[in-house]
Order: sequence, then structure tokens, then C-alpha cells
Amino acid sequence: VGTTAAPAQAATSLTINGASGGRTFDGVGAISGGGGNSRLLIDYPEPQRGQILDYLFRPGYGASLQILKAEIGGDTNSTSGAEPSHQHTRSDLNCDRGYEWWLMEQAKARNPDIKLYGLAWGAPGWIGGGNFWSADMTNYLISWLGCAKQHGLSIDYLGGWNERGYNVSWYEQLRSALNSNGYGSVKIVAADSDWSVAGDINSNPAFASSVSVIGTHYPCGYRSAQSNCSVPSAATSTGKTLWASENGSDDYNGGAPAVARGINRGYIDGRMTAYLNWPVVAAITPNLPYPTMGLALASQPWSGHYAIGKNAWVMAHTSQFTAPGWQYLDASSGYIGGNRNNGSYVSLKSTDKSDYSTVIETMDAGSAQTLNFNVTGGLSTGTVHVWSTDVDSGNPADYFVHTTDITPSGGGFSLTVQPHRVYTLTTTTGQGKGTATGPAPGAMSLPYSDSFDGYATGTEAKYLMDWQGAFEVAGCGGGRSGRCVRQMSPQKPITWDALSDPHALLGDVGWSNYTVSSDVLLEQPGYAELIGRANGQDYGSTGQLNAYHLRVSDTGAWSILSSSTNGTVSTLARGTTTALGTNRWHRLALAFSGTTVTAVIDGSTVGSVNDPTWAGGQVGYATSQGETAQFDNLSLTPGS
Ligand code: 147
Repeated sequence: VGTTAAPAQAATSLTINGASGGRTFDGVGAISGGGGNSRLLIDYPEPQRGQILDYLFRPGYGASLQILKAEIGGDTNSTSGAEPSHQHTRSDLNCDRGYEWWLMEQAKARNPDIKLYGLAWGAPGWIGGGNFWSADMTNYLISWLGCAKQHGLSIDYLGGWNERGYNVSWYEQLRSALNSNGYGSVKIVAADSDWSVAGDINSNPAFASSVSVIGTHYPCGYRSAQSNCSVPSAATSTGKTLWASENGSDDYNGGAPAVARGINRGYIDGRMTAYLNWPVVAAITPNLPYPTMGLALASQPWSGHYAIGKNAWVMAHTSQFTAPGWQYLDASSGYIGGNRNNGSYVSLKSTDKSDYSTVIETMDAGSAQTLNFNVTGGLSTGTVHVWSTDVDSGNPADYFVHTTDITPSGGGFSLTVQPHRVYTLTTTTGQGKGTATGPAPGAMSLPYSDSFDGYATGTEAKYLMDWQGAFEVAGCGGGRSGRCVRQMSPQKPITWDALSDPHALLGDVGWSNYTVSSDVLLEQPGYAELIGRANGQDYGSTGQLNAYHLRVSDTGAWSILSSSTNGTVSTLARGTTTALGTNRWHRLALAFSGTTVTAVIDGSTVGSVNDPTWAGGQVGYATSQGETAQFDNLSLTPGS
């Protein structure tokens, strides 16, 4: 980076004109949900947990997110896990479940100006008799907003059903329900799918007045393909605010070029005024779908290890230099020399109208370029601070670097930009790059046990990651005192993707030879399972995982099963023991030693099989659909 042009380089003149028109900037941010991806963050030890939160939310420290979109849990899988509902049943209400309230509170505590946005992926099955587009669903969202209020959180934006289209009259009813329940200032985003909603907004004034923002997913192309962000004219002609309400799905480092292109080009090509990365953080174990997607990796609460991704620093190039409410300068935004391959630049001015920031990306450039800037239109002609990120570099010291300060002369200055970089030029100050670092990665050690007695009811047991259903701490049944883990979803959910039996996983995918045991109580006729050597997990088609299961039924029927992500479930051994009944506690154990899998019920070995299929993995709990079984005294001992 230099402030003078090398003679051989083509020079391009750019004007940063404060008198230019342009849309209002709404912010860049990320999505916690859709789903389960933030799960392990809350289980991190301090100080690492606070450090990761600082890197995500603290202004002038890291990604400094301006918008946080959170899932409204539905007790059903929503990609990388299931998030709990505030109403497992019609008569139930608990506003303290899960981790999204906590995450929103942590975000607001660091940045009171962060905007919050709620969206459902699925819903509990009692809603609308299984029909999402129902009055029950509207009421469910109103009660979720009430929970937010209890948490002191004011929600700015609310969506409908993630990527499952829209229902015009339902959105109109949602608008009137919001207005009549004191949420008139909550803006509705439609439809978190594609641009097709624009046609109905253009033709239906009542629908148009219900919707504030058209939010579309992956409008620049899916994942790293993101490059052209043009928007159909039907969407532009609505006159509505347009957002890329979900983008990303890329590795926390590898996604950086797509994030850099998408933030700038979303505005240049499509006049989109927000960019939301999916997801915010990769806080899941590596066997689950999309294990490294997000702005940071935080997959090992037991070791405290975490890593902040290049994606976070690329996002910081916009977030740390702007605020929601700033104004884009259309005449000062575009492609360098009019050529997409040279890279792009986007300029915004502050609400007091004198500060400006220009974000430049040269993702597709082949050589250095000299840019000659001329500042006009009432903008500050003071010192220009230059920050840069080299997206080709694997060295974090090359990300978000304050490289130089330039003193313009007569409103003019020059900057040479290298290929594959993001730059921000700004008259603002206050930016910063956090310095905290976490420990090295490490395995989760055995033995491990949990009596579940140390948690508040309604919370999730440490490291236990819901995949389907909702496994939550509750008072124990069957005459037992203390707390247990209970599967709380008593019916088939309104799914977002593949339905599976309720199950939850825990631990290190590297575990191989061990014994897992647990107490189990069935509340209704049905079955419960202890899972072991769980590894790969499908989400799109079968919902199955690679694992062994010991399944026991109230009748006394038991089986050792081997399931696979391809959807097959084979029975390796089966039999019948004394009826387990309901509301009675029993102890199950599954032992793995080499290729031998042994099942124990109430102290008696019921079966032992030799099977080479699954070499290692996590433990877990499962139930039949709708079975609200309880689990207690989880114990894992190492074997050989
Ligand atoms: C999105 C979902 O909204 C997220 O919850 C998560 O599942 C994410 C994973 O990539 O995907 O849904 C999409 C899935 C596929 C495409 C776009 C969005 N696609 O192929 O363009």
C-alpha cells in the first residue's frame, strides 16, 4: 500500500461526493439460528466465552455486528440442530429456554444499538394443527415478542417462515396483530425466500403496507458463487427496502472473498441495504452439517479453543466504519473503472453528513491499481485513515490492519490498491482489532458424568446438542428427586427439513472405546434410546446419523441398531426383557470395545454383537416421536 502512484499502473479517478443521493444503510450482521449453530458457545468457560462475544459484537473490536437475526425455536431441526420453543405445547410458556435470549442480551450489552430480528424455521406441531400459516402461529410470534420484552430486548424486525414461501393474508394478519399488541414499530421482513414476493407486493396494496422489507436469501448466488447481486425490476419497483437477509454458508475463513463481494455488490448491483451472514458462529461439533461456517469457530467448549475467521474481519471493514442510518452515496459507489473484475467500492456518509467511509474490494483484480480520490459535497477533507485485509493471507496479522493515514490536499488523495484485498478509507476513528487469544485445541477427556442436578429447569444440559425435539432440564419423575433431562416435544413438529426421531448428541467425535450408561424413564408407551459412536449426521434427506443405538420399549422389547445417514437402520440384535413399563426408572448401558458392542439393561447384559461399521463418535439420547422420556445420571467411562 502506498500513497503515491507507481508510474506503470493505470490510474482511476473517483469522486466521493457528499451531495450524492442513495439509500439508507441498515447494517451488516449475522444469523444465530437455522439452526443450532451457536449451541456450544454458551458452554464455553470464561474468559474465552466473553472474548468470543467481544469479537462478534463489541464495537471497535471485531466483526462488530450491526444486526443479529435469531431463530424463534420450534423444537425441530433447522439445519445443524434444533432450537427450543418457548411453547412446547399450547398451554406452556417459558421465556428462558435455549441460548438465543442469552445471545441477544450479550449482543445488546456490548452494543445497545445492535438491531434484532426474529425468524422461525419450524414450529411445534400443536400450532394450527400442523399448519404454519395459522392464527396460532401469529399468536406464537406475539408471545415470543412478549418474552423478548421480559428480557428487556426490543425486536426491530420479524420474519415469517424461513425459505418456505409466504401467505399474503397471514402476513396481513401478522401486521394487524403486531399493531394491536403494541408492536407497531416492529418491521416485517418478507419472505426470507426469493424475490417472488415482490409480485404480490406490487399488486396488493394491503400486503404492501404490511411489509417493510423484502428480504431475499443468497441473492448473489449460493456460497462462494456469490458475485452478481442484481435484483429483478419487480423487486426494485416495489420501492421497498431490499435486503440480502441470508448470505454466506461458507467456511469462517474461506468465505472471505464472497463476503467482501457480497456486501459491496449487494448494494451496487441490487441496492440491498443489509447483508446477513449465515451463521454467526460455528459452535457445533465437526460431525454436524456446516461445521465451520460462520464468522468464528467455537466448537470445543471443553478446551476453550476458538478462532476468529477472516469473514469477521472482512465484515468489520463495513461494520466498524458505519452505523445503521448512514446514507449510501450512489455517485461514489460502483466498479473500479466500470469493470467488475477490477473490484468495487461503496461510499457512505454519516448521519451528521460530514464523515464518510469508502469500502473497496479487489477480489477479482489481477494487478495493483492506483485510485485518485476527490472529496466534495460537504464531506470532511480531514485525515483519511486506511485499513486493509489481505484475503489471500493465512496470517491473522494481515487482517484488519490500520495501514496508513493520508492528509488530503485540496480534497484530493491517492491510494494504490493491491489485488485480493479489502480496504476501508474513513474520516472516522475508534476502530480496533481485539487481541485476546484462546488456548490450543484439545480432546474432551473421559471419564465424564452429569447428574443434571446442577441446572435450572428449562435450560439445556452442558454439551448436550439437540438435533430434533427438545431435551431440557426438568424435575425428575417416577418419584425421584432432583433434576433430569426430559424430551419436551410431545408431538411431531412442523418441520423445516427432514423429520427424525427426537435426539440429542454430546461429546467428542474422537471417542472410540467406552461405556456410556444412563437412567431412563418412559412417560408414555414408546421407546427411548442410548446412542453411541455417533458421527456423521444428515439433515436434508434422511435426518439419520451414523451411530449405534440401544433401543428399549415399555413392552420390554429391546434392540441394538445401526443407523446410517443414507437412511438405513439395521437391527444387529433384538430380544425381549421384563416389561419396562412407564414412569419407572431403568438403567441402560452401551459398551464399545473394538468391534464389539454390548447392551446392558438394569444390570443384565441382553446382547452383544460384533460389528465393524462405526469406529467411534459421540453419545446421545433419543426417543420415539412424541415420547417425553426422561434421562438421568449420564456416565461415560473410558474403555480399551
Ligand atoms: C439456508 C438456510 O436458511 C439455513 O438455515 C442453512 O440451512 C443454510 C445452509 O447453507 O441454507 O437455506 C438454503 C439452502 C440452499 C440454498 C439456499 C439457501 N441454495 O442452494 O441456494
